[in-house]
Amino acid sequence: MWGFPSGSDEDGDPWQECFDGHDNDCDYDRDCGNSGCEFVLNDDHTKVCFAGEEKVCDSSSCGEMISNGIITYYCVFDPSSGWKWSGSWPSGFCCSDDDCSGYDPDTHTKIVCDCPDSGCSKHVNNNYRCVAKGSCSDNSDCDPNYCCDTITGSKKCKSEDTIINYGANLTYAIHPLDLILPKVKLIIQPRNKKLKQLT
Ligand SMILES: [Ca+2]
Ligand SMILES: [Ca+2]
Ligand SMILES: [Ca+2]
Repeated sequence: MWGFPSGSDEDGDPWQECFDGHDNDCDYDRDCGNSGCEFVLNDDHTKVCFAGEEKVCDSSSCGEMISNGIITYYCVFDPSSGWKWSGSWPSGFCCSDDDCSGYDPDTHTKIVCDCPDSGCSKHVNNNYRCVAKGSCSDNSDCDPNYCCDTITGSKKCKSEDTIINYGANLTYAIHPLDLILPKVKLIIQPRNKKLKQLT
C-alpha cells in the first residue's frame, strides 16, 4: 500500500509525508526518522517530529519544551483548539507552580498555579493560570521581608516591624529574624519599645 504520494524527498513538504506511516522516498527512514521532517508539525499541531521521534502534545506532556536552540515549541492548552505545540507560551499559563514567579504586590503572597490539586497533576482541559496565593501558611509563601502571620491566624503576609496585638498582654512584631529562625518570637514590652526576644 502506498502512503502519501510526495514525488520528492520525505522532507515535510507537504507535512503529511512525515505522519502517514510510510517511507515515501524509499530511503529506509520513515516519517520523523527522516532528517527533513525534524520540527515539522502536523495540521492541528498536536504532533511534531523531534530528534527523529514523533512527539505528541496532550495533557500528560503539559508544558514540555523542545528546542534546537533556534526553534522552540511548548506543549500548551488553548481553550479554542485544545492541546498543541506552540511557538510561544501563553501569558500566565501554567502546568505547575514552577511556571509562576514573583509576588503579588497587594497581598505580598507568592504567585502560584491555580490548579485544583496541590500537585498540579490533572491537566485535562488545562486552563490554569498564575495567581496570587492570597493567604500564607509559612514565611516561604511571602515576599522577602514579609512574614506570615500565623500568630493571630490571619494567614496574611505582613511587612517586618508590623505590630500584632494578640491575647491580653502579648504584642508581637514581625521581624526579619523570623525569616531564618521561625521558632523565635519577638515581643515588645511595653508596646512600641525595644524588642526583646523570648525563648
Ligand atoms: Ca516532499
Ligand atoms: Ca524516507
Ligand atoms: Ca512518511
